[in-house]
Amino acid sequence: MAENTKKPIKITETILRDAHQSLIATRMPTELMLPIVETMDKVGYHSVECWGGATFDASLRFLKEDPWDRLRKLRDGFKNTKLQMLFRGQNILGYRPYADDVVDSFVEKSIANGIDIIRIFDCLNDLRNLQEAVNATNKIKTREGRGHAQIALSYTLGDAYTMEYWVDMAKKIEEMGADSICIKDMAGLLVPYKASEMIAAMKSATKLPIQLHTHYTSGVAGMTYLKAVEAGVDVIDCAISPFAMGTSQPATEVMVETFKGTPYDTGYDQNLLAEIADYFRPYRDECLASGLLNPKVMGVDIKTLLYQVPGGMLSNMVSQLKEQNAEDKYYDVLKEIPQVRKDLGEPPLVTPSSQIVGTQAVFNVLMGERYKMATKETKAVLRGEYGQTVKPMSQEIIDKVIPGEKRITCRPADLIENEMDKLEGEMKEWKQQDEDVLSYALFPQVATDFFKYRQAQQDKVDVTQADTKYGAYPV
Ligand SMILES: [Mn+2]
Repeated sequence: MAENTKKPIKITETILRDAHQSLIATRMPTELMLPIVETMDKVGYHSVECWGGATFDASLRFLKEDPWDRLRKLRDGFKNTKLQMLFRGQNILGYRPYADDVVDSFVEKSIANGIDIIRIFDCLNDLRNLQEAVNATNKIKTREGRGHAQIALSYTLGDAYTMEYWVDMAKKIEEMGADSICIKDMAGLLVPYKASEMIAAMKSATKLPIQLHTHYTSGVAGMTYLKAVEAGVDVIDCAISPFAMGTSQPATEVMVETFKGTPYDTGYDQNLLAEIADYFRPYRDECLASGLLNPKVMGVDIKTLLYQVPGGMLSNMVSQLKEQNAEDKYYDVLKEIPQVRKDLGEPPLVTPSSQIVGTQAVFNVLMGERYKMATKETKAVLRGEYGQTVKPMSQEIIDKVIPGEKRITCRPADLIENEMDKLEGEMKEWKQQDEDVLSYALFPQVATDFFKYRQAQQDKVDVTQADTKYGAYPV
């Protein structure tokens, strides 16, 4: 590459979201983040990913923190760096499809509280489930000049997922009015030469910037980034070294060093990155000592490539089998997963489709007869309530599980009435800010428990009072 074709690669730092979600169950508290923000802000990252479904849920549920407050504090600290979040399309940060007015409101409040880039994905790659969030973001961008809608394609393998499929999706995303595309490889299935081919093909089909997100789980991620960068990818997702590799992302410092002195040189200062790594290293040690960070997730798990099942899904499955005293059925369930996936139209395996397919596979094996019992969610998928799958679902299974029932083919949210007023009505006694209604919408029980805790803190009630009135929330 000649001097005039320099193309510095950009990096999204994931330490404040996916890195700790993937390694320590999303337990990093805001207090631990804030002291290093000023240093991180000097690096020149493309963005810092800091918010998403699991960070939101874990903040309320385990850390007893207001996720909106975390976002505002990070926004205050990051004066120059864009903040990025992950958004589950019409499911927002939750597990069910919401009405459009909730999606609109959530997008608006996310940007108002500090988010710049919204990465929006759907577990079936049904683009209709992404349109409302994209429109809402674009509306704010037009009005306020802030907000970037990125559509993420959930990367997966299967007959339907040909190069033509990905290229066609890239074109459609551009037509939808998104600002950029992300290839979201949640299980680390994208191998290096495939990445070359895919990025080159997508780049020739769209002008939109392309970002690549993968996990180190299967051990190929660093090489995949190298080939993707050579093929023209614009941004890669990395994690600062103490919370990199394993089920997390490739290490930021390693990728920066890899491209140093090449046309892709990031220009980032390794001394600053070392300072950030030094800051997080004692916390890593603490997490190892407490068992929050399990050394098991730090190695290469080649099973991921063999079974094409994301790591989180495997551990879920193991615990479901354990509960039933059926750990000996592990390999039977592993074999059943691709079959269930086919029956359900071969969706990607990402939240919530991963849980739906995994749980049904466990049922099919344990009951000794396939679909003798179908979960509520399996039925909903078969009815079309999560959207359209890339391949048709099995007619035989539809007839067996939901005989004679009506299936929908429209965008699922078209059938959901606006629900903000109703939600606000249900929780108004706890409302202290508009954002509280949205927390409640996503996690009704967990948010209500948090509101009670917050109230107890504010009232400075003593332990006995808290016990009788609210549950157990000593100040
Ligand atoms: Mn991820």
